[in-house]
Amino acid sequence: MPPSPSPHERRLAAFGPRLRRLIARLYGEARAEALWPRVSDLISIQAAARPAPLAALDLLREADPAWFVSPEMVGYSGYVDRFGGTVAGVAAHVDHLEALGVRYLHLLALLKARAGDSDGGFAIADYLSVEPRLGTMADVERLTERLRAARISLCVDLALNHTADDHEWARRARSGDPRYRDFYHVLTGEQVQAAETHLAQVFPATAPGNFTYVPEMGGWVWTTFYPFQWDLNWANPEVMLAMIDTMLRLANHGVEAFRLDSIAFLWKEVGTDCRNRPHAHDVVRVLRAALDIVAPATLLKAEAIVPTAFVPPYFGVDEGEGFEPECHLVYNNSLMVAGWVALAEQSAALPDAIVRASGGVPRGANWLSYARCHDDIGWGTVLRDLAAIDADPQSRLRAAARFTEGAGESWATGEPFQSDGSVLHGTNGTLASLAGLESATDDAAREMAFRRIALLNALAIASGGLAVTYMGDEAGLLNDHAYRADPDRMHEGRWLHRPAMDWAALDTPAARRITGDLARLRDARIAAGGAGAPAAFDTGHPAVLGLSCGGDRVFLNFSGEPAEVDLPDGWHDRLDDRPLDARPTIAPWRLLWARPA
Ligand code: OTU
Repeated sequence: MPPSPSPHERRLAAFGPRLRRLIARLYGEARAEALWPRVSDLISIQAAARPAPLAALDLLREADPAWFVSPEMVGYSGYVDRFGGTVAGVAAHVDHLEALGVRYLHLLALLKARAGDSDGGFAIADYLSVEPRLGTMADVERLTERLRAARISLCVDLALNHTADDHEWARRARSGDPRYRDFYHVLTGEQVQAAETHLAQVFPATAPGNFTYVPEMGGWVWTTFYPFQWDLNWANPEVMLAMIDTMLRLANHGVEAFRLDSIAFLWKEVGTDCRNRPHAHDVVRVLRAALDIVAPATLLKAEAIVPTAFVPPYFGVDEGEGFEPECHLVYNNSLMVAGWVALAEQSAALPDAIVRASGGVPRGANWLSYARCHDDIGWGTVLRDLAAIDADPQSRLRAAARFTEGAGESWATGEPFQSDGSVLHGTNGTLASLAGLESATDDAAREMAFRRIALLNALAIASGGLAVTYMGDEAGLLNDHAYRADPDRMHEGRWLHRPAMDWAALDTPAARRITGDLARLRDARIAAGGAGAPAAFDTGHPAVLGLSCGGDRVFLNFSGEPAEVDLPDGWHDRLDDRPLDARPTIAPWRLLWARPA
């Protein structure tokens, strides 16, 4: 009898042909022929180096590929330094995560970043080193052991679109090494002009334009984000090889999920908007195939902050050659934005539309849902969804943005991002501040703020996604203005909602209320057995969003008025465990979580 194949041989036979085909699609058959032995070598090396506990996890998760599509899956996201001081400090706070029921931890700014301003850690100087002031890779391995014991998966950012300008590759490119110059895009002034006419801007106020003149490079380097973030040239297969290797090595250090930062921007084609290009998807498929072969316990998560219609393809699509899987998880940014629009205009119309556009998630995949994250609320991504509802979506969104920035009678204390407020872009502020906790001066106003916080947390949880809490939001932390005094951060308004974790605040009534509400929502979802693509039902009330969660019906009242809704006879309130009328009233900004008897 022939010996049975090793897991690596089995996976290589199963997924190798897909990987080989994708490389040919990206770089042509002739180059794929030459590249394939190098790709399969680096894959075999990392497969052989896979530590035993992770190899065991691979087998478990292969047998249960939808392991993370579960009502129990809630997550947490935060900065290593601001949460725990150091990597070891994060490990010391795992008990807090366990108390929240967290199963997934996204740590920001873990890897070695550029000196000075690093865009909050998104200008990476070395993907395989930990930021020195935070610890070492050995500390990360110890942290992942602690996390695995608590069934928490560590997620780390893989910033694939750009490196820092002081990354080894950039330094070599600047010193004239042609191999590394080709890792980046260098254009002439004329080419830049032609390209710019088709490109939008991510940071129009603090980093206008998409290119930076670098004298040592004798031209303009493509820099979509800050001038110190040099966009990688993925048309060069050496970049792909280096990144596959990087990703697999990090997976072998115990990283269980990769957040593919700015993934929509990856592939450049002058003359297009350089977002969501077909080859950007092919690159994601390459990474997925490599993980399927070497580290199938590992998840890929797409961070594609783009108009709603462009987002679902990051789960994968079938373009006629069978389903081509991409990410296990995809941020439902549009649903997050829609929650804030709904609060501002006291209407459920937009979240209802986004939920209806969020179905069709493939098996073994799920949305990542959230109320707030470390970035601004970028309004433009839902413009086209609003256009289906309103003849003037631009004005409507601007009104929502202005409201969230405190205009008129607003309870919110947000600030415009990359705009003086006159043009639509983004809004900053913590969950609590934007929900009105900062402006509240009495108990009644505070109560309304707590309700709005719970409402947005309920949107993330009852809609079935892997629901992630941003650090400090469980404690109701308010806007932090201290960044204005720090020369490396003063230009960056997003620091407004990145306060350091206030451990003492966890003991306050506000934190107990918010954390308690979060726990009740999570428990309700587990009891309802709801997870996976969201489903909306019609509530008959314009301000009330209806979400089906398992067999339950969850009503979110986005208005400041009581709302009456209909229920079949004999239903119960799952949160308060009491029978419900056939026509219950939902108090202002309250939610009703109803279960069949
Ligand atoms: C991502 O963000 C990160 O989340 C940001 O923190 C980084 O600044 C950025 O990439 C560069 O690495 O374009 O599609 O606030 O939503 O920059 C992803 C704007 C992105 C962010 C946007 C975003």
